[in-house]
Amino acid sequence: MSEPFYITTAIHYPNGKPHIGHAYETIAADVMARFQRLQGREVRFQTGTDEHGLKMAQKARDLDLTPRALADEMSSHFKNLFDKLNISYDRYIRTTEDVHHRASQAIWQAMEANGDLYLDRYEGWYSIRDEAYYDQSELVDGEGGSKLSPQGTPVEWTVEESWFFRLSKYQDKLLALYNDNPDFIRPESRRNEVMRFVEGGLRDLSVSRTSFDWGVKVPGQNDHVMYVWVDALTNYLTGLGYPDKTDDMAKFWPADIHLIGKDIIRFHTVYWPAFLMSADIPVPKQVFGHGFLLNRGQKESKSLGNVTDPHDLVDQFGVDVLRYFLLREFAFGQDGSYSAEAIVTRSNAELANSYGNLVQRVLSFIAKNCDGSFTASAPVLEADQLLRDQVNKACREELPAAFEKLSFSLGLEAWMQAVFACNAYVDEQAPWALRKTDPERMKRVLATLCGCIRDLTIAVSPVVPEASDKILDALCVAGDDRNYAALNTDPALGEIRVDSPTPAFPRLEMPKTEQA
Ligand code: ME8
Repeated sequence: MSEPFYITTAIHYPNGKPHIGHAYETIAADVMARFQRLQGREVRFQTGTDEHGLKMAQKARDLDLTPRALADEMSSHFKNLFDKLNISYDRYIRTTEDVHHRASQAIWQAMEANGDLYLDRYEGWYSIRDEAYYDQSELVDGEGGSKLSPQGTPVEWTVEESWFFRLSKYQDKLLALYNDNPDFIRPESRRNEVMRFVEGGLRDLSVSRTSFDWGVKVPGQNDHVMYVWVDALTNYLTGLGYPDKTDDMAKFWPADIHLIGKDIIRFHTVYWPAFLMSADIPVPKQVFGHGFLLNRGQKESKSLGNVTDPHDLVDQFGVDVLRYFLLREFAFGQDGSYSAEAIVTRSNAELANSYGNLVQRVLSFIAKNCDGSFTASAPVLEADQLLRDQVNKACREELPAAFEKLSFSLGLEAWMQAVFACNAYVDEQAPWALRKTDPERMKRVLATLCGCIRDLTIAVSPVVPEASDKILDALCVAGDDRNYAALNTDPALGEIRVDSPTPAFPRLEMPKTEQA
């Protein structure tokens, strides 16, 4: 029986158009979802938009729109981008959906029934940009004597009646959770950071607001809306039909991975498991806090004028190139920097000149010299077997073991070494010379290469789905065989048929403006 697998991204604030960081996270989650599907698992992959809160309300006011109109417009930009990026989500959630209000009210009532919510007065610092409360001791000095959050965002003094969640009660349970499940918070550096924070003591958390009304209403208290993070985190349950005892809840909860950025690790590894424990719902298996994407080493911001529209990157370089670059160039848990030159350099070296060139030279040779089909009957020699073994190891062991841990760049490195080995084998075996001297041996060499290309393509298909389909079409690989179970089957391959391929990865020109 296939094991279910549930992966989520953070839900994005649609207070503006999506940026490259949103694309990065969602591409990584998509690669993981596709990778698990190829292993035969039944996958649920959810992404979407986080539409409530003061940040949305204020932005809408600035633009003279209703928050709903702003959310409708911006959420569609996110969805369009994800469609363009080939994101294979199963559920695109919007927190303004009725079912989500119902789920959020249900978890609230479960926490209340457990005695974990009480009414009091909140007095303290709030950052609208982070939608987060901060303790005085966490603040840093800004310009002109102003106070800033540890993330460098403005904070304001807030006083209002508020419901509180008894977070302090969960300190020991949370520490036990982290100790008993070392993989609950990944990577390790984030785990240490969260453990230090929780060991320092937890204060009860303000979980409702009365100064605005753009949110989920607190049950029985129409003048309070829930703190946006309470409803936002609940999205992961809404998508499975909570509070109903649905088949999806039984199958997919607890989630296998919440994939999020490092800035929101505290919400996911402290508040969220505490809410769930309070509501008597199992906690997720893992929260992975990835690094931030920087533009030439700098955070993108309007004031620096370096904000890149992900649509432009796709138009300029292609979807597969962008997906490959983002996962290949740097370690997923750490910050990484991108530039047009780096994308072109990486893509040309690895996708165009190595992998694309391998596919093109082998397939077009077969199309030209074998009329597109042949059967190899000459014996398999040691060099053939060595190559098959290396490719097999990369595709069946190294890449999957690394991807399972979200170490995408390591997995792709092992894959690339196998591509290099194939190109070296083509040069050594020189099928163009064998065509005259030993045509039967030539067929064996070509069959070996076709098996290798098929396996390399299936293995990398979660990362470059469009190109992989094109290459597997050219290799006449049936749809049912495009999965990990088909890897390294039948090295002789029987009759091989090949359609004339079109290059999957054209060489990219260095953008002119970047050359100076
Ligand atoms: O935080 N590089 O939404 P958001 C990589 N609505 N990732 C980045 C990034 C960058 N430069 N900038 C942002 C929120 N991200 C909440 C989440 S979940 C219940 C609610 C990541 O639109 C960020 O870390 O500000 C987060 O995981 C995601 O993009 C959405 O950020």
